[in-house]
Amino acid sequence: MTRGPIILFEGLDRTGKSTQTESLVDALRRVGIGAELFRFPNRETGLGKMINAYLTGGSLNDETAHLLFSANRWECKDALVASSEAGNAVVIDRYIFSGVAYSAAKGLEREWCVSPDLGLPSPDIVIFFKFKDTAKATERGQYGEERYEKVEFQKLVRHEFEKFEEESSGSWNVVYVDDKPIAEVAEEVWQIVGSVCEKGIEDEIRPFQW
Ligand code: Z5A
Ligand code: MG
Repeated sequence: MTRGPIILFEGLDRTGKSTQTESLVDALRRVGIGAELFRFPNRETGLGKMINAYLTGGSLNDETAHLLFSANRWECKDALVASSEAGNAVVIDRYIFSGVAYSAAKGLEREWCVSPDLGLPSPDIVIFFKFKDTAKATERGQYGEERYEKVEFQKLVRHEFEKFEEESSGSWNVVYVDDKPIAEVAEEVWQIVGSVCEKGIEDEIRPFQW
């Protein structure tokens, strides 16, 4: 059975993940390829509403927040698998690696952070958006409104993401986005994913392992 690829966009704050995931789904549909966007946190569910309250100033201890973000992925798992198996390109805006990176940057143990996400559907392709200069994020829209949007904290998050990038042994696709127009980033993304989306994936969905 051929299924649709699971394409994950990860990256630092304000690097353009939401802009590019939305634009990729539109571009795929325009050329007749089924595509569905999954965004995490998914703020529409009951758990997602709790996460939204937390991100906009509410109080939870770090462990509880971490497990809520993970549970928010698990509650979307069946829909995500069904969408890929129905032949859609599944485009994900943040996922497991964001979950671990933000919590580990707060000081939680990395191994503990990964464990609740083990077994989730693994992405087939990871695109990692970065600024060469982490402080670039502050120049972009609405920066600083949510709890993690501070440059010093972003540097810690970046370090945590980069551990996963290293562990991927070159399989992550790194895209530097500093001073690149939206259309240029979209073209780079298309070069990475276009042909895989046309062909589909023969292998079954792998459970996430670490
Ligand atoms: N979090 C967590 O702790 N644990 C978890 O498990 C998960 C998440 C999944 C909210 O996530 C927070 O939750 C986040 C991580 C944490 N921490 N923070 N802060 P979110 O995904 O909902 O966050 P967001 O509000 O979507 O922001 P973002 O993801 O950081 O932004 P983005 O999606 O990368 O960027 P964007 O919204 O597409 O673009 C930002 C602005 O830049 C906007 O005005 C665009 O028009 C502009 N833009 C985009 N591309 C360009 C280019 N190329 N040039 C110039 N301007 C551009
Ligand atoms: Mg976003």
